[in-house]
Amino acid sequence: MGNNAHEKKIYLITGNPHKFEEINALFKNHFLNYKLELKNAHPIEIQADDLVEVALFKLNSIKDKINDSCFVEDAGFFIDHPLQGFPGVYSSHVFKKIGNQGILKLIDDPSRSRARFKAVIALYFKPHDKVYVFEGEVLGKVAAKIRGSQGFGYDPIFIPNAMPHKTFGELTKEEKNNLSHRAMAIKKLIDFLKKNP
Ligand code: ITT
Repeated sequence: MGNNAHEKKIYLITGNPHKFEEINALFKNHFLNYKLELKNAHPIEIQADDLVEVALFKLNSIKDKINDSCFVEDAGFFIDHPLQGFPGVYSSHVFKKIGNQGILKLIDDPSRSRARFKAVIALYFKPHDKVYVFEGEVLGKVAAKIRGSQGFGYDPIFIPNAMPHKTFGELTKEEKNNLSHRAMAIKKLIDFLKKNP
């Protein structure tokens, strides 16, 4: 691998370095013809009820300036019970305002809660001059208290069903990358890139 003359670049547009780190680790595990590059551009963020809509708008606002294959990844934390999906598409704003402590105060019985992380990737694939969408989701519940210092955002209060004794904040990077919403969506993107080397 390493620098090879046939290696193509694909740009991840994000202001969140944790996302780049998680996604780059997955890219490196596969033998792809593409090298991931971080692009801290400033796409237009809209507020909509649907992550796909947010991701597509964001990508469309920036892809012509990059003029190469590029993608955005939009994620959200949805507490289906008891908060009917809140904070969902407002995850970023709510995290900055009330944080994990604020969320925990809204939940009476965390053992009965249902929550999920969802990720949507919108890819502009230059060779086809087309946009593709890939989605990933992970189901679980809200923890009774903040646990763990790995990861970012809501990780310390989310317990995935697949590892019911740990929060995402207590998982290693590799463990989170085995089951996260982001990893599920990125694996679909990687399969696409393998078919279109
Ligand atoms: P972009 O520049 O890529 O938009 P962002 O940090 O604004 O980065 P999102 O809008 O996709 O990211 O995510 C909204 C919020 O959801 C984010 O600020 C985190 O608080 C939370 N979030 C997203 N993915 C997460 C993850 O894997 N673990 C924990 N929290 C996450």
